[in-house]
Amino acid sequence: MTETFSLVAPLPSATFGGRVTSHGMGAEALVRAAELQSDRLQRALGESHGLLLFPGMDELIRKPVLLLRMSRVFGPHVENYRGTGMTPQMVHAEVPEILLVSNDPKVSRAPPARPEPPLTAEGALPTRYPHRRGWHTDQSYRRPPPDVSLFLAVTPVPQGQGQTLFADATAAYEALPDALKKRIDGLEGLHAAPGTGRRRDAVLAGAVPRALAEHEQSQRQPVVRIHPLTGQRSIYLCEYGQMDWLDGPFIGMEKGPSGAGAALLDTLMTHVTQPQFVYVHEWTAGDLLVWDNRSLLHAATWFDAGRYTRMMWRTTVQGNPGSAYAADNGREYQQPNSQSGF
Ligand SMILES: O=C(O)CCC(=O)C(=O)O
Ligand SMILES: [Fe+2]
Repeated sequence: MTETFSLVAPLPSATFGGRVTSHGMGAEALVRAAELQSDRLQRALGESHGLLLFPGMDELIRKPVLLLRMSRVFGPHVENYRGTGMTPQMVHAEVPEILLVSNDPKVSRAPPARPEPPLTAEGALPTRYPHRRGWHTDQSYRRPPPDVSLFLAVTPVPQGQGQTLFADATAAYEALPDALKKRIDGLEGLHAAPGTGRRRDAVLAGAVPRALAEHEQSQRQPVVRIHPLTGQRSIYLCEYGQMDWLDGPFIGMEKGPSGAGAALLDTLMTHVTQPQFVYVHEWTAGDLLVWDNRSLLHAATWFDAGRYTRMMWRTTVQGNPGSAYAADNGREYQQPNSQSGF
């Protein structure tokens, strides 16, 4: 990439992503170099289809402000979670741009449910929808949604659980049959915030919908997103917990969890999460992953919260959502409910 950084791409056993190392430079020096070469790193992120791993960033755990500085490399605005109504115990005490993603009792975010059955027929970790649920792109229930997330492993759980899965929604879009590309061109998905009672299972169970306040309303998003830096198209969607299954999942299609919209969403999610588009990240303490929410979907996996306490730090970077959001830029934002964050 430059003399300062080396990029090894793709990530092991994947067709996308890249690993950035810095020739023995300490993490603080790496952050300084990254600040001077933010264009190059943003380009590397695009060329890697939206996923960069910086291993060995343990120093950021001791100096959390470095994570904030590193976040600014990837966009103009880093969300301050104290300003948007996030539950206080989920926000880092010194650097309020850091969201704590943890099952620690002080934070108390439970891991995702274990898939049923826990393994595939071949004995592997299930990654494909619908066996694996929870695929999403961060905060797609807001307009504009954030561009990039940074995720630092402070205390990961032992490998084999607590992974993060990524699906390359650009390659998945390119691989769609032309007829399906045509069908989704111009279509909008309706994305719902967690806690608003519009999950697929809640609607299937006949839950009575509650009225939503202005800041909780589900938001329309283009299904085919055009990346503002690379110009590439990708599939921008979530599934069970982050689409509106009452008034959506798509605008202008048959609504509800069993309608034509649901069938299309199932087809698309099953397509995007095929193994050839998916990378499984096993975490090591000090790993910093940077992912582009404009072109990747991701999902967390189960871990044994009775045995392990997992602590991860996340920041979200905003400010370049693309021309589809021109009318939304500069909008004030408030978290729709206290447990949001995905
Ligand atoms: O816990 C994880 O591995 C991922 C969590 C996640 O999706 C997020 O914080 O955006
Ligand atoms: Fe997420």
